[in-house]
Amino acid sequence: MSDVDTRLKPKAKTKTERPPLYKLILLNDDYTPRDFVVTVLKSIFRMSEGEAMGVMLTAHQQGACVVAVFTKEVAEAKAQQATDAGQSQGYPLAFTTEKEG
Ligand code: NFA
Repeated sequence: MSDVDTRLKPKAKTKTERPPLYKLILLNDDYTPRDFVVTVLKSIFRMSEGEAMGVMLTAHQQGACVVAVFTKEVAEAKAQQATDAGQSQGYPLAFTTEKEG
């Protein structure tokens, strides 16, 4: 009878590569009302009033502000959804995405 091999097997390396992340960025403009920007941030990005106000003000003062970080597909879909929300009300509100790192 052959012996059972009791040696420890070298653990197979499970390669769980993380997907590249994309920043979703709010761009300032001169026309979209502040309240509307806050409403969009709250509804689409589930931000609190305070978080949304902070992001809106940073974009207003600095020209742009990172809203959140997602995988490419999610970032692009959410940027489009948020941009569409502005367009539907006649505002030039714009969100873009940018690869991180
Ligand atoms: N700058 C806009 C205003 O003064 C507000 C705004 C902030 C628009 C952030 C877009 C992004 N009404």
